[in-house]
Amino acid sequence: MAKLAFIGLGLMGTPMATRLLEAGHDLTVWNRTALKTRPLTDQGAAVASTPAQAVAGADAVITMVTNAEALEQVVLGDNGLAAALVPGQLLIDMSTVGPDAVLSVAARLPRGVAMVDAPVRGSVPQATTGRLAVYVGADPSDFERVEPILASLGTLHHVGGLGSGAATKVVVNSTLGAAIAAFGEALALGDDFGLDRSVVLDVLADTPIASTVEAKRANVESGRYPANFKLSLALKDLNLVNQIAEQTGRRLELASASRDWLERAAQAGAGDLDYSAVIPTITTDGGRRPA
Ligand code: NA7
Repeated sequence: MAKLAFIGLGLMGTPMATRLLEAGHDLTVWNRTALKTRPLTDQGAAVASTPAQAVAGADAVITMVTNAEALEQVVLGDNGLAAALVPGQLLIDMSTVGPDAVLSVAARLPRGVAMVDAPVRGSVPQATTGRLAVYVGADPSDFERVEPILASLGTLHHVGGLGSGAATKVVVNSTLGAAIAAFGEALALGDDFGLDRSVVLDVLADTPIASTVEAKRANVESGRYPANFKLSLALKDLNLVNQIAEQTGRRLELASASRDWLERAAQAGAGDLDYSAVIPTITTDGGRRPA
């Protein structure tokens, strides 16, 4: 078993760190909001007062934070990891930050410290039960090192060298944005035809967006959208998709449209709700063109 540091105990980080602890790893945790370390310390994790302190003596440190700015902060900010990491230690970033941020951070680590990007698909239920898909960007020898560490979190896919895990995750989440927007637009269309909502939901459960309908139907029917994956984070990911499209000159029309829907929902105050809270933005009057 490994000695690990875990940085970032949000919605995803907390169940992931819990599984690492349950798998028998020796865990030291740090979170910006210290109160959130409590569930982990109750289960036997040690708590550090800074990221730098968390990494002392660890084989590897895992980061699971909001975005590229947060990753920069915990790695390169005051009392960040970079100041404390020593040759032979490994940084595994599991946040969704895109490949540019991964390569930029890796380039500023001390010599002899390897980095692996390993973002995940799946939200809180999959994190809790160890059924995440983990997209690993790593040199072959670094992949061998991370395999036994991450095995309890889900299924590992070694998708290429450093940065390719982050790129794969951006690709994956481009489909997530399109699927949730397609779901909302299909419901809006059904409403405008005067169709029965529950019949439309039944029918959509047997279409190419079936898995999205199955996962989010309860939210739609209850009108409640508790976060499994925050809308603000889905918007961040669609912004990453659109940034790459701009850099390469590629037309990604669906990515642009789904980003716009998520942005409207965020402006309407849904940022901390589940990303499926984009659906009422689409189906209610806010989703109509001005007359
Ligand atoms: P959450 O639940 O929003 O958690 C985000 C975590 O990142 C949480 O621990 C935050 O600390 C931490 N964070 C955010 N900004 C900073 C800065 N500037 N410095 C240090 N720590 C920070 O997100 P999820 O767990 O759902 O998702 C995590 C990633 O996986 C994200 O990239 C998703 O897109 C996928 P806090 O508790 O607020 O103090």
